Amino acid sequence: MGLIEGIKKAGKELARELKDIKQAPFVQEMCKTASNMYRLGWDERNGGNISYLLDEKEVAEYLDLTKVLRTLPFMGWNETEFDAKPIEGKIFIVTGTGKYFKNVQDDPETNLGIIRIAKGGKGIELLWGYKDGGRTTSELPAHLMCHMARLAIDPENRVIMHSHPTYTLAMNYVHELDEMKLTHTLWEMCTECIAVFPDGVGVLPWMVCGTNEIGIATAEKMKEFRLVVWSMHGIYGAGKTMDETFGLIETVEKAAQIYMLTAHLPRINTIKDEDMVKLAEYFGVKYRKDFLNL
Ligand code: 2HA
Ligand code: ZN
Repeated sequence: MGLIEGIKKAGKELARELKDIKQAPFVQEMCKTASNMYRLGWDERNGGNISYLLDEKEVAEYLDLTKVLRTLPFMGWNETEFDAKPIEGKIFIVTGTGKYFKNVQDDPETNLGIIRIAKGGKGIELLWGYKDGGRTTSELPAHLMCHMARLAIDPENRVIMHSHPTYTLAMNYVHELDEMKLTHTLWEMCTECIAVFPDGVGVLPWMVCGTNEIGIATAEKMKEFRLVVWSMHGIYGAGKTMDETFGLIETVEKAAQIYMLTAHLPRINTIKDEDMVKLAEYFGVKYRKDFLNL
């Protein structure tokens, strides 16, 4: 075989080796999760966003990682205040700004993007997606700051998820927005709550979204909590997998739903604090003892 044929053959083999990105498990997971969240009514219009830290080797099965489609700005990001260097080179799949969760499943290549944090942490390289010229979610600063905060505590953390779950939001208007009190009420609403989120729920006051400030404040809370309520806006969740993260938000939302269905009625029965202790001990979870009235 001549040199030219050899190069052509190698090129073809490389092209053949790349698998169809739309079939990649991480793309499928994003599609299914966005659809579920939409169907549950948590993510109206362009509400909500997800970012998922990917394994470079796995992504390389689907994409040529030397091909950068575009470089993108850090949305709403004040670079002087924030340094993404600790996550330089890391690859994430992220929902797009202004995109509707409703549409992700039908057109992942327009509604999602696969990005890499550029050298020095000073920019974003687009490797796939945002086909219509789109960009990352406006909440990217908050997401990346949360990833950094969670990775420092749990090196296996992969997912940051933001959503507007209906009952959680409704509860924000009628319940005190105090971390201890809110967590305690949620724990009382479903037996398994204390086992699912023994670390409790952090709470931020109402703030302007999309800013560095809310990103910094959320990441600060994420040093302590995997769930952070943005008062009268929604919730942030963090986890090792898409299921774990979704499940955290889903469990808070279920508890909030029970609360909203019963808050106006006389409460005759409740799960007592000593019962919660028994449960947490049975499941062997490290829980916020200071959030109980023992
Ligand atoms: O991405 O939910 O908080 C839309 C939002 C902003
Ligand atoms: Zn939001």
